[in-house]
Amino acid sequence: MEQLLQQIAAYKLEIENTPTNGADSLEAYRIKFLGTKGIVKNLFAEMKNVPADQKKEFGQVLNEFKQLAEGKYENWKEQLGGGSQKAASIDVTLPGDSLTLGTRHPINLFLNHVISIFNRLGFSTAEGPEIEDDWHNFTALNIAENHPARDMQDTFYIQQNPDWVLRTHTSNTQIRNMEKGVLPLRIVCPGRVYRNETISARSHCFFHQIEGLYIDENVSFADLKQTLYFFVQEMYGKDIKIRFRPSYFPFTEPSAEMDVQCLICHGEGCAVCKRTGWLEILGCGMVHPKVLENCKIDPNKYTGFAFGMGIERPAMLKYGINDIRLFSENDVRFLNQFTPIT
Ligand code: 2U9
Repeated sequence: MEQLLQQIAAYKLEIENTPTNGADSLEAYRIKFLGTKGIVKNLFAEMKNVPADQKKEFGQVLNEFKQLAEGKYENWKEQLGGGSQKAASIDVTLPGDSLTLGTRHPINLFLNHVISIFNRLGFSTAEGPEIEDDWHNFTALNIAENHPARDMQDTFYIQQNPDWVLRTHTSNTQIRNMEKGVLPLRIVCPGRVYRNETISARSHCFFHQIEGLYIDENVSFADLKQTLYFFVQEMYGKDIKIRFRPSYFPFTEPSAEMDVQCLICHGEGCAVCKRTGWLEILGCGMVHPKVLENCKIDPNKYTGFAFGMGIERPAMLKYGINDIRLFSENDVRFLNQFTPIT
C-alpha cells in the first residue's frame, strides 16, 4: 500500500509537469495514462492485492488520481480545438493520397504474352520444381552420363545430394507431366532455369525459358512448323519471315532451330543479327522415341513435338535493354518503365 501511494504521488507530479503540446503528445498521454493497458487501469488492477481494511482508502486515492488524469486529458483536448470541431474542419472534397501501384516485371510481361498465344492454341500451362533430380533433368531426356551439359561447369549441383541439381531447363516439367500417363498432352512450361556461366551483360547464371510439348497420335513435323509459324505471326506480325535449320538435341529427332528475319534491319544485315539478316529464336524437334519410352509412352502409337526458347534475349530486343543484369537488380528506375504488350 505504502509503495502504491508513493507511485501515485510520482505519477501525479508527472501529469502536472507534462506540457500540453500538439495532438501527437496528447495521444501518447492518453495511451500512457488512460489506455486499456495504461497506468490508471494497472493501478485499479492492484486493488486485489490491497488488504481488505485498506481497500476503501486506496479506492478513494485511486479515483482522485483517475479524475486528475482524465481532467488533464479533457482540458488538453479542449485546448487543441476539440475532437468534434477537428472532424468538422476536415475537407472531404480534397483529393485523397494516391496509391502507388507496382508494375509487372518485363520478363513476366514477355512470358505472359507468349503463354497467352499458346493458350489460345489449346496448350495449358504447367510448372515444375527448380531443384530437380538427375532423372527428370537429364536421364529421362536422353542426356547421356558423359554429356557435356552435365559438366560441373554448366550445372549447379546441390552439395548435400549430388543427385539433385538446379534445373538447367524447364524440360523436367514436361517429363513429370508425361509420367502421369494422361494423353494427349499439350502444355507450355515457363520458368526459371540455372546454368553455371560467368555473369556478363549478355549472359547470367539464371534466366527464363518457355518450352512446349504436344503428344498425340499422328503429330507431325508439319504440325510443329505450323504451330511455331502461328506463334511468331502473333508475336511479331503477319509479315514475319521464318526459316528452319537442322540442328541436334539429345531429346528430339529430327531437331531444328528456327530463325526469324531480323526485327531491327528486316533482313538487310546489322550488328544485332551479326550481318546475317536472321535472328535465332528457338530450338525444336520431334520428341525422341527414347524419351517417350522413358516415360512409359508407346512410340509406335504416339509421336510428339517439342520446342524451347529463352526469354531474356527477345525481351531485351523488344524493350531495347542492353544488359541482362538489369532484370535481376530490382532497380525501380528500371522496373517502372514497362507496360504490358498488347
Ligand atoms: C521433352 C522433350 C523434348 C525442348 C527443346 C530446345 C529444343 C531448345 C533452348 C532454347 C534456348 C534452350 O534457353 S535455351 O538455351 N531449347 O533449343 N528445347 S527442343 O525439348 C523437349 C523438352 C521436353 C520431354
